[in-house]
Amino acid sequence: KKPNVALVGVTGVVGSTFLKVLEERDFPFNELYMMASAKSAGKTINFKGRDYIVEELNEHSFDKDIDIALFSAGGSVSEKYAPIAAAHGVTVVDNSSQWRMDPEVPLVVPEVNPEDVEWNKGIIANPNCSTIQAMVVLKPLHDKYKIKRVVYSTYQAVSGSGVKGIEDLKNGLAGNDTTNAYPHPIAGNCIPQIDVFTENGYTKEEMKMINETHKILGDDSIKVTATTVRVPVFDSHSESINIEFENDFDLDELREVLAKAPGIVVQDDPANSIYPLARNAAGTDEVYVGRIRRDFSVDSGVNLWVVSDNIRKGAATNTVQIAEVLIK
Ligand code: 2RA
Repeated sequence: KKPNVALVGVTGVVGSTFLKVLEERDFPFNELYMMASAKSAGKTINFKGRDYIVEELNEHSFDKDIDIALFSAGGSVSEKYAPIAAAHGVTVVDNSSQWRMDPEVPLVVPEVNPEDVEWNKGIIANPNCSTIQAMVVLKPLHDKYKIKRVVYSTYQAVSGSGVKGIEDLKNGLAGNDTTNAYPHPIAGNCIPQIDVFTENGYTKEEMKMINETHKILGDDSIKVTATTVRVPVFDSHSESINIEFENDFDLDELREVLAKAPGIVVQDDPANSIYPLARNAAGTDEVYVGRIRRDFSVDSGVNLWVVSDNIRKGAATNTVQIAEVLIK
């Protein structure tokens, strides 16, 4: 039986991309319900040739027969409504960070740990965008060479901050700096602060990458550190990832392991300036890897450059892929 699906937060940057991805992947559904806050309720959305009226999310929204709900409406909405949906037998796939570290909630990247979907208790969490693209790359390498330590340095697009971030960059590039999404103007800048600072000097974004890496790879012994930076790029997060392995590796073999791994495209021909680029990754669902080179400063280490569309693979597509695992 085709599932009845609800989309919660359907008018946001990620929510509207749910629609694009569901259509592209021809995700099978029987009934489709679109829900959002009072602000967006009443809007008409045309999807696959049919008009849908966005309904206001409330505690009775899941009284009707819904099988799967894809949430991208912020942490407070998920905190309140994901349990209500789950109590009605709905399986929620939530994009917010609200439930990611809950031991009762699987945190899933379908290319990495699809089996974790099985023990869900009604809520499945979509990892942070900057974590997802890294996991797709780290998993095959961890399986083959056992990762000892990871250093993340990220260069994150403004679309990660939704409409406000995009507007700040557009305004800044037009010479009219605004700071609706960031503490400083983003045009011509790199801001080493994504989300707020925690008591240890790391931002929440950096702690997400550290904590989510441990949970998804299921190995708290991996040493992880991160510096996450907002850069004046509209779409796609770029990441420099330095990895130290327990075991040695052959560089050509490592390149082959990546090339064969699900969801990865290797773009690595430095002599011809071929390497992943944010503008090329935008609008696609792959994770691109290049600048693959040994880290000569340790016994067994490698440096990688990893780029992916943070709204697609980083959020909407990963969420739909989790739903595809659910209906298998
Ligand atoms: C960001 N990863 O890039 C965070 C949330 N999408 O802003």
